[in-house]
Amino acid sequence: ATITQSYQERASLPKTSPVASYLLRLIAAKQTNLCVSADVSTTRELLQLAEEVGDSICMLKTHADIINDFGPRTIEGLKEIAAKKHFLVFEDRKFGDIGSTVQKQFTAGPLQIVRWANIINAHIFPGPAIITALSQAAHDAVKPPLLRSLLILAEMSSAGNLMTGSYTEQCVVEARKNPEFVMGFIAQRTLNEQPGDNFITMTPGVQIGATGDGLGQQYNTPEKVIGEAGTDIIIVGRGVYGAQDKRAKAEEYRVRAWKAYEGRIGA
Ligand code: 5BU
Repeated sequence: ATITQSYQERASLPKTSPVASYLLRLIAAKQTNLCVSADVSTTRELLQLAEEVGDSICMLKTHADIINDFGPRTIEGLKEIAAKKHFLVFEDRKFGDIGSTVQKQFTAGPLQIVRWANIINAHIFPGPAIITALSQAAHDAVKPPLLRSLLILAEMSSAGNLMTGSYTEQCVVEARKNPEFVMGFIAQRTLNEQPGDNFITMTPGVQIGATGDGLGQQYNTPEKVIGEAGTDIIIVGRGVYGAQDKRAKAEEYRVRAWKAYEGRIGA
């Protein structure tokens, strides 16, 4: 059903997680369903990229553990630019351990992810306690607690990955049990199959003019994933930060993904 509904309409459907509602409104207001993956190696590059593409994105995705000099300066800088440019921050940490350990990985250590990432993701191969553990840690660490949300890794973009069939189905089952904390999925197609499902699907493995990277990554176009597969947000890394003019490239991806969305909902 969500395939023909607008982001704006979906923001106020029942059982939509608070972060999802906020994000859907932000997407509609800025007219962008683009998330840039900032896979750079220094704080300077990260903040510069955030400034450059900030107006064109709804979300910035990070891998904090690849930033050489990650620290308080990174966190403060990110928060400041995200507030100024109105985007959310998603740390692509891919938690995948027992509940007790992921709570520590989420809140402690040099990264203190819970302090600055609005959105995180997790595998459910350790079992569903990973969801409750992360939810509890967010609740205890952040006030108000509603500003943190989880994406379940239901499918991956890489060739030969094992996240298919009943594994993916089980991700949806677990998400439906936790609609307050689970905002949606990382997947290659929409997984909203039952009436009432309003999960947000974010899709990596998007690049215009490339089919792969020689290391297993597989690319689709914005039109394929948003228009045909019915997903909500494209995640683009090298396609944007690898360009000479990153601002212009982000705009190009934003326009293509937004048109694909408008075409799909019949706007
Ligand atoms: P790229 O440069 O657009 O290929 O980067 C894609 C990013 O998305 C990169 O940070 C990956 O770690 C991330 N990613 C992915 O490519 N595929 C997946 O299935 C998942 C994450 Br989950």
